[in-house]
Amino acid sequence: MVILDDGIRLNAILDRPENSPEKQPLLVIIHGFTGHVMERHILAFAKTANDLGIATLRVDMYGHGSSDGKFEDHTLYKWLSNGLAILDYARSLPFVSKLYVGGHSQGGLTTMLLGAMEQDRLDGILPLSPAWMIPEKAREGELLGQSFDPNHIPDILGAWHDKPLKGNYARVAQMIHVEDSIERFHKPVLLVHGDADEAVPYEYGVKAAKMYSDCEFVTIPGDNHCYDYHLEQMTDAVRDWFLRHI
Ligand code: FER
Repeated sequence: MVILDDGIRLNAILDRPENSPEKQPLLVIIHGFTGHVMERHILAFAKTANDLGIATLRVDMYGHGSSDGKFEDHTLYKWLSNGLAILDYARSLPFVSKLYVGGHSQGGLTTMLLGAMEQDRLDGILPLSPAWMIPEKAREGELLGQSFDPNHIPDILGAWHDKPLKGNYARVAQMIHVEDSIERFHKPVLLVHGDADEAVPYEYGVKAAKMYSDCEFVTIPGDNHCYDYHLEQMTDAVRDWFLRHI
């Protein structure tokens, strides 16, 4: 299925559990930086919701997976524009009752920002190991493990898995203040973070959880960024939270 964002085609996969009733909740799922809709932890996230009778909509974001756009051109503004289009589409589906957004890492950051933008339309958000330090790091001149002058951003930020990324990524990220989005969202939040995360420091998860007004925080002891060791603890946290919030 394709969702259009102003001419940009986004690859989306809608999963509705078998024998779904006429109305059911929908969870929109957003992958991380270099991620896509078929990643192991994204599939596990979706399956957990589907098993509870929640439909899911997994989407490849701009410059990722099978969607339009080049990786090097992607920015958080483009992902937020995608997110608004995806949520408009989600709300247009006649079966949708409650609406949730969840995402991993950069998709978790996108989830936190969309949560604020759509706080009146969403029923809850689920940022998983959200990379909400990206804007702060962009202002400090440190992304992808590389340093740059934050006041004179280079044209190319360097390569991640041999994929270059344009400096516009950092220019956009510098403009984003995630604290404002955290303060604006007062509905239920589930935040999950492995305390051995090598990509997004665990302390950021702890800090965001304290700042949200209605947040449940689940630590996965010893786990890394993509839950390589305890995937079932991530899905257990999602299941437990949904059982209390559907
Ligand atoms: C960074 C650290 C983590 C970064 C991006 C991430 C662009 C995102 C990781 C992910 O989404 O999995 O310095 O810079």
